[in-house]
Amino acid sequence: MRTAVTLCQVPEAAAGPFVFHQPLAEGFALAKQTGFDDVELFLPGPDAFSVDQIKSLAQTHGLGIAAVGTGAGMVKHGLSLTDPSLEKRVAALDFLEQMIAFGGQLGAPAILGSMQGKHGGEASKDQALEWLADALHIAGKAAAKYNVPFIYEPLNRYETNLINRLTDGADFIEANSLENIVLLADLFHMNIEEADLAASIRAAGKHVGHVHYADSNRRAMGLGHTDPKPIVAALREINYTGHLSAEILPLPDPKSAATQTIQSIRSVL
Ligand code: LER
Ligand code: MN
Repeated sequence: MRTAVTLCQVPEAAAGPFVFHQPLAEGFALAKQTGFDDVELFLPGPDAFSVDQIKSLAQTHGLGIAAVGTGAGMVKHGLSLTDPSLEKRVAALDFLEQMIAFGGQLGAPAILGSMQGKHGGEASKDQALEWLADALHIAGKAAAKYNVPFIYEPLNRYETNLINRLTDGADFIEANSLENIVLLADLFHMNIEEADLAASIRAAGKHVGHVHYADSNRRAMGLGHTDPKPIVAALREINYTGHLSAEILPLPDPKSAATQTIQSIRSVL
């Protein structure tokens, strides 16, 4: 397993669960200093930085790109793949495909989290799930062109009413014959929704493709009440070789949160 830490460049997400919000060059340097292998990027969109800029920063600091988030599509542009408006859904998918291409050129998968949206109003749950499956078919194919998977993230009930649990995500992938889609096990969301985090990871098995390594209160692991040992044991059992990525609140301060994450990972790996 590899370690990663989140770098955020989206002002609208300044209060979000991201560790380093400094200018990107500084963020890369801090990630390296605190001992991470790779970084996960949360950027305003596909044009905020060039692929070459990111490649050069990654090379300078000896870090890889673990994944790219797409949440700015929602927090900055209000786009959702399950919006009742066709125009909005088309714009959302366009944004997603551009982020897949951006990440793909860096060898990094894109993540669908908040842009999955919610059902309600003019869109029934069945309808919204159909739109979601259609979008994931397209996203999986688009990502395959770059030899990377596309990452779908079940979120807790306060953030989506579509899919909240890992095993429901796995069932959704299988029921819709989705290809090249993997699941993101965000331990914060799972702490709210799952009866047993390790058991859910074992049940989702081969579908797990990325992990947001967060404690129960979304602080660095060790600062809440989640026990990471059985979770990491379950990840080992399913032969997970992806990232443990710190998508966490930068508390008590970004450097301490990053260092605490590395210490926790070293204690369980
Ligand atoms: C994104 O990875 C995520 O976990 C969401 O909760 C962000 O709001
Ligand atoms: Mn997450």
